Amino acid sequence: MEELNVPYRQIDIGGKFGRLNDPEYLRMNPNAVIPCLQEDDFILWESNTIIRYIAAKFGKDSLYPSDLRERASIEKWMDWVGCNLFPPIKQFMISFIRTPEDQRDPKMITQSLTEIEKLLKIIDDTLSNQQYLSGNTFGMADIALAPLAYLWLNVEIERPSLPNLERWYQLLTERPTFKKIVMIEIN
Ligand SMILES: N[C@@H](CCC(=O)N[C@@H](CS)C(=O)NCC(=O)O)C(=O)O
Repeated sequence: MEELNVPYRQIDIGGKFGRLNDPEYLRMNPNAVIPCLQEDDFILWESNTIIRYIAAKFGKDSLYPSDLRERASIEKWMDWVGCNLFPPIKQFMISFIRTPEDQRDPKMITQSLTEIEKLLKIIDDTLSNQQYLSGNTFGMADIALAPLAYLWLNVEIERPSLPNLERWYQLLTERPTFKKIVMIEIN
């Protein structure tokens, strides 16, 4: 919405804000997770479905290609991010960021980091041939990857060098929307 200048009101919940299990929120999203979009009486959850909906509704000439192959090539990465990359990132988030140091399970942390590195190498190879994950221009797949890459690149861990991913990340940090929406406190 920020990328497309669509007016919206953001309500922070989850993490330190809590309230995910409030009956009022569970009625909107029974999964007790964020994000969740409300537009009039229409409720939508699943982050990448929300991205697709907003892009299709407001970004037809920019974020939502009408060419089916072009769009599918972007959606492939959105699904890949959600199905493959998100689970080990979430495991890492819970076992490292949200667990006090003296209670951390090193095996679990190593397991998730190994999987994340394997997957990000695939992204790094892809970005050696194209400017953005969505292709030659910024798009929906970059929006899907952005918060996960931000997290991995900004926690205190040892990381292998992934130069193409880092180049892509630098490009994103030049976007005011990325600064405002993604570069926030990790908790
Ligand atoms: N597949 C869901 C996953 C949603 C999800 O797991 N969200 C996390 C944050 S990324 C959450 O709400 N965690 C609870 C919390 O942060 O307190 C989506 O993409 O929307």
